[in-house]
Amino acid sequence: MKFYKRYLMFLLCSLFFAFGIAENKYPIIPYPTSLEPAEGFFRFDMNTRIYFEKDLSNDYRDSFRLLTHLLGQSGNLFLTETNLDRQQNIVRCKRNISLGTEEYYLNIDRNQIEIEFSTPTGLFYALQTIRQLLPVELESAEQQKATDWIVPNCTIKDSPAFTYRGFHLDVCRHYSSLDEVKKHINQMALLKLNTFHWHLTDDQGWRIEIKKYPRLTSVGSKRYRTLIGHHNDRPERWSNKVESGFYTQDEVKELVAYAKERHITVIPEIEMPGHAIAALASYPEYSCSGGPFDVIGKWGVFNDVFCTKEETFIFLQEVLNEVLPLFPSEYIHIGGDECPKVRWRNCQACQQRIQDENLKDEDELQSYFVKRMNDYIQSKGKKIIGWDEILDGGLASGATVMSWRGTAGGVSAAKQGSDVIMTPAYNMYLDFYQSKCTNEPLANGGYNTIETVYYFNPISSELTQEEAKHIIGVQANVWTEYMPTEAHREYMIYPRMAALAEVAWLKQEQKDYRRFSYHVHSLLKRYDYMNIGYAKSFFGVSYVLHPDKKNGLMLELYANNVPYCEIRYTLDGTEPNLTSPVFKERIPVSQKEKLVKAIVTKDGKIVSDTFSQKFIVNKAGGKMVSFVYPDGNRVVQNGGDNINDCILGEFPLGRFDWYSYAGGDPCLELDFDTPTEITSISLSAAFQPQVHVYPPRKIIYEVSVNGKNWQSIGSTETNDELLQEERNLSLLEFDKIKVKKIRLKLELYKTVPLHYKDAGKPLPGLFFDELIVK
Ligand code: TNX
Repeated sequence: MKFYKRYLMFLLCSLFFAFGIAENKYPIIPYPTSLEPAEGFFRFDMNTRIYFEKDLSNDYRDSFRLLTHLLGQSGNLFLTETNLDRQQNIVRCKRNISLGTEEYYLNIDRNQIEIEFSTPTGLFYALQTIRQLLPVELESAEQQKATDWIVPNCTIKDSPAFTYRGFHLDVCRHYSSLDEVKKHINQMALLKLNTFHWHLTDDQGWRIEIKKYPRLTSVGSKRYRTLIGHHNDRPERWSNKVESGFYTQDEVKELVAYAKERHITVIPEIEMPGHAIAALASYPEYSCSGGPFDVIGKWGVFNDVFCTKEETFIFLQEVLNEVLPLFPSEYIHIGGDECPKVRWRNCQACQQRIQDENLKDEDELQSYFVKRMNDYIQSKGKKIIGWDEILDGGLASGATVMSWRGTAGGVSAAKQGSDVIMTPAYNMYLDFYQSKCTNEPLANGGYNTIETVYYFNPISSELTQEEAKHIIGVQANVWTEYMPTEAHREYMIYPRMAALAEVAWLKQEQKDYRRFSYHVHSLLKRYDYMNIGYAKSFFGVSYVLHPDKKNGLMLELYANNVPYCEIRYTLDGTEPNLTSPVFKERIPVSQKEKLVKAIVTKDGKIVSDTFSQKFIVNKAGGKMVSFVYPDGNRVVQNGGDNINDCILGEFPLGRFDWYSYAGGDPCLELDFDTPTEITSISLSAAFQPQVHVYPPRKIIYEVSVNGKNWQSIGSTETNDELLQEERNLSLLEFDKIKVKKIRLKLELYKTVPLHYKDAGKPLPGLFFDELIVK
């Protein structure tokens, strides 16, 4: 018996070993488009030489510097060049002009490594691949005497799916030092990301030196108060720590050059016409009201924006005259997002402009603004990128759209023949939560797990093949409102940046999350050597809900990222530990209220933080809810693709599981598939007057027995004077009925109700999270 057990252990271990090795032999991220494994390996040693085919310029030698530096530092190996095209122990570099600009071919065998490329970038990428095939100790700052510097034999042909592979960093809400920015650039290079979008100006800080307008940095780069906690928290708490920082033009040049050495283009963003308060605090004369303004220390969208008077355009052009020469990039980003129109509505100069230019309204004025700047920038030989709001009121010709409010803007722009970069918030925003572990640091809201990022497909199915060519790439965005420290930023960025890299490099059908997640393990070891912090929730529990005809909604827990682990859980609110039951079967969650807590354990140790999720009783759990809208607005969802997941949204608002909507009165419809007995319906919606969020004013409830004919069964009205709870449940109870479908016609407040701050202000938003049926 004993022997049998031991034998079993041996068998399991060797399987694990074999499997582990197989999975990890080529831990390349992004994974190459084609890789043929082979037995054996090439070894780098003291005698390894580099051979450049003759006539290759020094740019090609530059591509090598990063790898030779690392091999020198950790391996004490100094690869020098040879001009003898010998057959042994050599890395042979050869130009092949039939390859694309970022494409490379790599053949590793025991005698030599052969690389083909048509540009220095192709060579650089081949070398990043070799870097990832070398032992992780390569990244160590100290010499690693015990490491054998081998790379496994293989043949690789590799080229990216998208030409624009972007990473965005907001340095306005919280400043990053130049060294911190360089660190991210380094990480981008390792993952073959090629565009760094540097968000340099916003309401909370102006971060680039402009010599003609020194106050932009002497005033605009400093703020004296900053919000603590989430911007929906009440009462507001403030810190009086001065937050400041900017980059001199010399530093900008230094960063651009640093990025260039890593084959990364830097695109600056100078925000206009909105997100401009730091500029207006410095030069209030370019606002509509004349100010004064303070650089603002809280987050959101603010009414004071650039005025459309002539002087503003001259100012912005002069700013751009200094910015453009610093950035060799073909593009410059001019923002264009979230520009409220109230100041323009009440400004004589702006109204005059609307008249003079024959514009319909303020939306067209925004479009005029963008088009004018577009013309100016084009006259300087550059192209603009703007957030998808630049579509409103008519797109400027030649402008590239960054689609962030979902993918619809991008799809529409591509259909109009404009280039698009996909950066939809619910996939690509790294300021969103990445797990449901209880100790995730404060985030903006949302829920983008590394898997959510990974599976994003930039090519929407709504596009034809021709239209899809306009999707030039993707980008992940790091907005730093809730990331005051570099450690916090690293936690949010890594390892999700790796998922971005595969989204950008691979075609959808080439992606494989399982393979990727194995490779992240070796990437994390590299991060340890490079002193890069990362989210430990990578090792935690994820979940998926399965609708089940008999049992309602069934919960499946999984830990895709930890091979050979167990998940242990509790349902009574206690902390799970090593003796808690192991998750084996899906747990029914819709029939009885449950608080599920879970941990990941491996080899008798807890390896994760605690996952925690509450589920409410709900006969509609797992049923699809469809929406009918009177206008173009859509519900913005936040986690999951179904509002009926038995999970209530969490406060502060914007944390998990809320669905938001602003627009004309919508209608919600739910189909039970089979006739179901019900006795009550309620809609859970948020009441957050401080951010203008109100539950529906009235709801009319209808049911259908046969799925075709409808009958009304009553209505509920909100007494806005009595609103108190932050969660409002508009409950309708009735005698038991058996129905196939239910429908809720919502009547929303058209303006903020009388008893609240800003009463009469138009269009408060709706946040709801569940249609609860019992
Ligand atoms: C929206 S994305 C913004 C940013 C915020 C971000 C927070 C975009 C174009 N505008 O100003 O920082 O949401 O997620």
